[in-house]
Amino acid sequence: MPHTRARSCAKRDAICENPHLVQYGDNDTMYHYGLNTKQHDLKNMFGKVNVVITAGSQSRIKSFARSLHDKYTTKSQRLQLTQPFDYAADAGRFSLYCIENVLLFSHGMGSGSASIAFHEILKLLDYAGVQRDDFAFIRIGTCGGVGIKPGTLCLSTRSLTETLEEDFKFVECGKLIPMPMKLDNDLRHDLEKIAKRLGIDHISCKTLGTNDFYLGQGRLDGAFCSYGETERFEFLEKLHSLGVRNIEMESHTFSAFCTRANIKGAVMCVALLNRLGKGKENDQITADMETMSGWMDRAMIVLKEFIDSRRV
Ligand code: R2B
Ligand code: URA
Repeated sequence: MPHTRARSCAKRDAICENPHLVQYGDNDTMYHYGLNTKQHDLKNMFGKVNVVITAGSQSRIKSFARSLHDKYTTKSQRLQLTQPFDYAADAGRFSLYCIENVLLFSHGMGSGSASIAFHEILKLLDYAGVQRDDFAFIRIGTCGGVGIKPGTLCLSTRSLTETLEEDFKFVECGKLIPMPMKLDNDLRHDLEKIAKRLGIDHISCKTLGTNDFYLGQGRLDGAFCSYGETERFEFLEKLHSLGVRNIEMESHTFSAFCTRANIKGAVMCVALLNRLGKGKENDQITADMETMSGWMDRAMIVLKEFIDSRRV
């Protein structure tokens, strides 16, 4: 049975506050995930979700979903379904899995891709009847470190934009609508406690969310560059003096969506290099794949422990 917007609007704690959704609820398509309120019983499929995990990379989400599938499903369930089912596979853009109470989806790289993903997934959760206080929303990813050891897990206290602003700008019909970028301190503390107990190197810090990997992050090795080594270094030093210890490309969008939906979000990213040095050797990512996946595996262990604590 489809679950209409009219139903979720009636609830005080609905996630999406868009009055126009009433017109779409009975037949609303989340195009990039290949789901529709008329064709899919979203409440039955996703109604018990209380943890939502997102990452840029499809393969990272897939391997994490597979490990939860192996851990949480029974042997007989696994005989029927050896791999977790990717609901978004036919749509061809992102991946989407649901293992018991955990929804996992990929959001791609950068704000443009991530904001499509967040609109559609928040609607999906709303249609599924999940309420805003009922779930933890966590982005896991990679980043560049600013004055920290490669491999460090960075837990974001807040995000800044690439122009060092504290508000994210939604662009709506050609107008800029500023939105604070709030993350949930309690959720971050929960992740921090787990990392500490497991002896995983971590730091709580501000995060710079940029729209470009190269110029926005002050790299010298993009296709174009109008600044030199000194300006690059001064930029990174300035970030450091502001308390920024890592740079990535979606925390600004993620945290603005969390503020707007009034939901509890956290961002945890593994630093692949330390950008705060002089010269191009601190711009390119040169650690070997095995080392980097070892760092990511440690972050995943923190996340798995967190998920265990939220099992229903
Ligand atoms: C981290 O890594 C990606 C760029 O390589 C981007 O999605 C991000 O935030
Ligand atoms: N991801 C980023 O966005 N920047 C880095 O430096 C590394 C990973």
